[in-house]
Amino acid sequence: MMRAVELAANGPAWGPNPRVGCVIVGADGAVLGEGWHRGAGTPHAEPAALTDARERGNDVAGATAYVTLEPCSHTGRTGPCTEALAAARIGAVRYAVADPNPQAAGGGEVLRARGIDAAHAPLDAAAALNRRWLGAVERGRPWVIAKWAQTLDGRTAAADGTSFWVTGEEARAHAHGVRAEVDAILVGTGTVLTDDPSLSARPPHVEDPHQPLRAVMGLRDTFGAKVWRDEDAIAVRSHDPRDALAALAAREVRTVVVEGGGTITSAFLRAGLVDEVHAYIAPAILGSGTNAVGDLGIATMSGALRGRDVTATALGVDTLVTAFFQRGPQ
Ligand code: AOF
Ligand code: ZN
Repeated sequence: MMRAVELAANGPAWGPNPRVGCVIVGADGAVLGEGWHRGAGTPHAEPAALTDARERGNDVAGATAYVTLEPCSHTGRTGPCTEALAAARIGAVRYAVADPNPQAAGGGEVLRARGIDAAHAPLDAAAALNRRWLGAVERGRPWVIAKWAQTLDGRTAAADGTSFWVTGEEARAHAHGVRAEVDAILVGTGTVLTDDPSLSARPPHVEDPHQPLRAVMGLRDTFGAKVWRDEDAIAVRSHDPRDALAALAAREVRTVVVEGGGTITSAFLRAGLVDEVHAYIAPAILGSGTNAVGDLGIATMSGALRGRDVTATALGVDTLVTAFFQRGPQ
């Protein structure tokens, strides 16, 4: 199953579909076929592994398929994997994560009903690989990453409004890498009007990176801004985070990075709609200026929103702190 997780990681982190890997093993323990899912519209991991086995001239009758996600039982962009596995006369199936997608779920039961020894074999690494996708499907809305760059004293801009170069080169390069792994970037009209960002993903040393959908929320007119040039972009004429997430969900967005400004970030936090925070922290002090996050109506320490599974990564002189946040009130 660890090998299947390794294969799954070859798939794209962005896109509407999960990353899934599959290894087919014979009775003697020999690997007969391997496959992974390469993105929406392409074969799922199981048919990919069956094809690999066929191309290698291996007979998979009676073999065991290790899959990182419960095989689907639906016809979506492709046919049901339960059928493909049954047709190939696979003898047993082990899947690491139960599929939370209501359209596709229940494959384990379908396989058992067909006399195939199918069982859930949980593996944390498999769930971790699709943490954002699983969260999005379970919540029925995109997974939200709130991202900002701040000084040591929590400022994202100086009193005169300047905010460029809070953090250095390495932190910015990292943030571009994150953009290239998500489905959408969302900012408020205020950020577009003050910074005029292009919101493209420009990770260094990556040729032709995936470009996320750009989304701007708010009521003000941003006609002529850079964000409306070239790549795909949408306007959400609302201040309500729920409207923004609904518009993104309609575009099959599973992960969105909310890049500010502070008003938007605070609105998402207040609504309990932030799943993950990425705070890039520069060793700088301003003493005045814009706060990364505004008033959330929290007056006492016991009310603080507290992150879990925290990471701290040194990026030049800066530090990236990431944390996951529990689902708040919806
Ligand atoms: C994948 N790859 O290897 C597996 C998936 O949009 P469709 O028709 O390709 O179906 C996507 C759903 O199928 C997905 O949400 C998940 O529930 C299930 N399994 N999907 O993209 C795979 N095994
Ligand atoms: Zn499938």
